[in-house]
Order: sequence, then C-alpha cells, then structure tokens
Amino acid sequence: MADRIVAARVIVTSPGRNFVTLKIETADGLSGIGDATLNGRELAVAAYLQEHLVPLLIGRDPARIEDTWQYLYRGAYWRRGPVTMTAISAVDTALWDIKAKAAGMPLYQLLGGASREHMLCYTHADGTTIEHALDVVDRHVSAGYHAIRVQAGVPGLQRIYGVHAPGAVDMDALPAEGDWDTAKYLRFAPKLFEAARLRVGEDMHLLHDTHHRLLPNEAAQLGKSLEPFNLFWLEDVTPAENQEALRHVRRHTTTPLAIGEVFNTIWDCQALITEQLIDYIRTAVVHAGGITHLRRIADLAALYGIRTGCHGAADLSPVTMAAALHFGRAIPNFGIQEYSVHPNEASEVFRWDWRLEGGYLFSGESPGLGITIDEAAAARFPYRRAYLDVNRLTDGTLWNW
Ligand code: GCO
Ligand code: MG
Repeated sequence: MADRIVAARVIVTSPGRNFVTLKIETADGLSGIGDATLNGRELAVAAYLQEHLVPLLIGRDPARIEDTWQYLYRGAYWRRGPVTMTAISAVDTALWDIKAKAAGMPLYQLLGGASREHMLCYTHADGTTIEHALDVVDRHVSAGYHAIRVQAGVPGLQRIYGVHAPGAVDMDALPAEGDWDTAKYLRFAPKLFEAARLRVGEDMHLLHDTHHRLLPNEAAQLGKSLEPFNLFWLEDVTPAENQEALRHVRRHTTTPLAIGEVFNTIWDCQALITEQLIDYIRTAVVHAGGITHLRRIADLAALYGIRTGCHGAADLSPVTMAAALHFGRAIPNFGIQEYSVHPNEASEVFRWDWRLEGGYLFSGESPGLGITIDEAAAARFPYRRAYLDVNRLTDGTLWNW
C-alpha cells in the first residue's frame, strides 16, 4: 500500500537569524524537511503553510511529488508570488527528501547522478572602502576561494549598497534606511574593480551585485565600464520586472549578466532565457517552487547555454544549501553557487553533511538531503521580527534596495 503523509509541522526559529522549516512525516516512519524562509516576511509563509497547505497534505501519498506540486500551484487558483511559491518550495523539497530516503539514496542520485564532484562557489567581500573590501578579499583568497563578490561603500554615501549594516540583521528594529546616488556609484564601480583586479590577478573570479538599483541605460553603461576587469558576472543590474529592458543592456555590453534571486517562477525569466539576455539564472530552490520547478527553469536555461548561479545568501537556510548542492551536482548546466556562512547558532539547530573544502562545495552522501532539524534546539531560538533595509535617493525618493 502507498505510504501516507500523517503530519506536517512548521518550525519557526531564529538561531542568529530567522528560518522557517516545514517537516513532513509519513505513516512508514519517514520524514523530510524543506526551507520556507522568505527574508523579512517569514510569518506570511509560515501561516500560508500552516493554515492552507498542511490540511491539504495530510493523507496524501508522499511519492506523488509532481501531482502535489500541480495541486498546490494550479489548485490554489491564485498562482505565483513569493509567499505562495516559497510555501510550495518547502513542500516540494521535503517530499524529495522523503523520496530519496525511501530509495536509500542521496538526492543527487535520484536526480540523475553526479555530473560533477564538487561545485564552484563564491563568497562575499564587503567593505566600507575599497581598501577595506580588498582586505576581506585577501582573507578569502587565503581561505582558498576561487570566486569572490566584491562590494564597497561609495564615497559620500553612508551605506554599502545591498549589504546590511555592520552587525548583520537589526532584530526588532524598523527597516534601516540607506541612501543612494547612481551617478556617484557609476563613477566609483570601475575604480573598485580596477583595484580588485590588480590585487587578485587574472585567475580569480570577481563578481558584483548591483541590487536592482539601475535603470536600463545606466546598467548598460556600468556593464561597459566594467568590461576591462573581466567580471565573472554582474548581478541584478535592473529589477527585471520588465524583462525586455535587458535587451538594451545586452546590446551594449559583453559583461556576463546574472539575474533572478527574487524570481519565483519560470514566467519571471522566460524572456530573459529564451532571448538569451542573461548568462546566469539566480533562482533558488526555496523561492522558485522547489526542486521540481527549479529543474524546469534550469532545463529551459540549458537550451540557451545559460547556467545556474543559485542565490545562497545566509537568509536562505542550510536546508536550501543542502538541496541546492544535490541539484547543482546533478544538472548539466550548473554554473556557480553563492555561499555565505550561516550564524554559528544555526549549526545547533540544523545538522548537515554538505561541506566547503578548498573553495569548492561538496554535497553529502547520506540518503535524502543530508540535513536534519533538532526541534528542541529550534525552540531555544524564538522568532524575532527583522526587516530588510530600504533605500532612498538623496532627494528622499524611495528607491530599490
Ligand atoms: C545576494 C542577495 C542578498 C539579498 C538577501 C535578501 O546576492 O546574496 O542580493 O544580498 O539582499 O539575500 O534576502
Ligand atoms: Mg543579489
């Protein structure tokens, strides 16, 4: 007889920062987990799961992953959106975890087996000044990284763009406000990368995140001005709600473009992919419908020579990283994985078998995702409201953060 889902629980915990996890249990005694963390809007997803999806899961056959995905997506009538898709992702990821455990295999085996043994990753070097950022770059080079995202404070502006204020997440506070001046930034960015390239030499991969702050023509100018420094990618140059805007950027620069951490379905990147307007797609397991939907996006991207570069900031839980590494290990068009160290307390709540070694990430070999959650430890770190920052132009206009 087919197995049945007998319980599903939403676990909200804050070991250094907020994480939402869905745990599904079956009559055969298997369990699986999925990440449901949507930074700054965590409880919306927790409620969506608890109130609307958990009742639909009880009694279902956990093996029917595709049917469950379609049931939750089409069956809601209201499709897409970050809250809905993050909730669906959590269910989907937990079901893949269960299926792989039932098969006695690490997830990457179920997805077709290894296309590679290790995965290139990049980490962040954020500095208040160019010198400060380059000191952090030096530390990452010594630690063995092969790819580094570099961000530095623009002289005359208070905040480092796209990076939280020092001290990381401002728990319990209202959103911090940054200031932004595009002209200053466009003059500054080439100076930052001239210095960075000089410091690291030719082989190190350098990346940069513009955090949705530019208009299309400004993005084109930036891409052009960074060409001499041979970036691995330039990320989120525009918000890309208007995918067609990337045609202009693409026409004017050969700097590789990466977009998509805030996207939640294939429809958000359909034109970007089919018109080959980007080089890397940034959608992540947790926000883009789980393994099932991310595979659809990656397969479409593969047709056009576009590779993955999944979002992997510290606000995506270690569960997402586990899933991303099985996924990245299996697919043919893996590009790079973002990697940001989680707060120390996270390892009291989650135990995982993936690892970083010599600047590469390795997925583990235990059955399933290779990650568990300790619910008693999770309870020791209660949720605290934490907003993402907001950003204003120097005249006070609210801008993209
Ligand atoms: C990245 C992202 C992060 C985001 C954060 C939002 O490229 O890692 O842009 O810096 O701001 O993950 O939740
Ligand atoms: Mg980003």
